[in-house]
Amino acid sequence: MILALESTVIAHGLPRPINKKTAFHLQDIAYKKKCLPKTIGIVNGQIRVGLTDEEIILMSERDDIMKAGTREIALAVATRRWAATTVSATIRIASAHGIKVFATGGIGGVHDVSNWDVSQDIYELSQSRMIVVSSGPKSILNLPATAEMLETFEITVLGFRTDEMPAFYTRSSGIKIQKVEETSEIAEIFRTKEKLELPGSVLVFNPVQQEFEIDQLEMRTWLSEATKKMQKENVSQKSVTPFLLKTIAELSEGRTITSNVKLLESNVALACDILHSLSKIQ
Ligand code: PSU
Ligand code: MN
Repeated sequence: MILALESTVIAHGLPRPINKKTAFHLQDIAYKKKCLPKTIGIVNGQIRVGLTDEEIILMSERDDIMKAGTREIALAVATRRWAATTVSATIRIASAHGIKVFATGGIGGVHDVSNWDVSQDIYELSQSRMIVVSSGPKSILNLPATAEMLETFEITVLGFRTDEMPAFYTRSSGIKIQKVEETSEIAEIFRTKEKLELPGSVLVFNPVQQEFEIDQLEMRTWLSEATKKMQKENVSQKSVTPFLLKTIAELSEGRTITSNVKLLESNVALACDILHSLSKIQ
């Protein structure tokens, strides 16, 4: 029972040294739950489905790690680069290796409707059939637009014991989604998609635990400050997400880092439970 994990959260999403610690801790959670974790990344142009311990250390410490979404896979491989895979690239690679379940933190989505900054994550979720466990689109995104985009791209969205789309650091967003109570229901829906040959992923939203949630009002203040800083420094394209996550972490004095780590841990645990449910249905 294999569980896919991504490497962008290690190389670009979390600061050092907690990134390395988290990468190993997430794998340990999976092992304890009797699942086999495979952290995906690209090493010297080679796609790795399961980075070695040494490679994970280098991914968390090197400064020259490229951020690769699906469109950058070929570039990273052909130019023999070290690349961390985002949600989109991880889904694509994991799916090509027959893996069915993937756990992450926050997914990418629609940043700003006016300049069409929409993450490759959304498109890839519609291309590969996989169960993806996440705590919502990152709070730095335009959430209503992201929810609409998930619908347009025919992605099955389920709330695990919630009827509201969570928003990464926060548990609520005001946006209603379909609630499921048990992992067996998620497994059943996924098997049905397979049987009917319906493409696209099942996106399972698992809200961050209440005690690690960030207050929405505080979040809004930090976000508007971070966005101003981003515009002043002309940050754009692939650097937007890492820049905003880093600035918000500084403004919150590390509180967003704690909630990011805790929600990742909880998503890995839930993903393993889903894998066990999936193995009971053919
Ligand atoms: N979730 C986190 N931290 C991250 C990311 C997700 O908790 O750093 C990464 C994922 O790899 C996701 C990527 O695919 O950010 C989205 O980047 P963009 O918005 O540029 O598509
Ligand atoms: Mn983008």
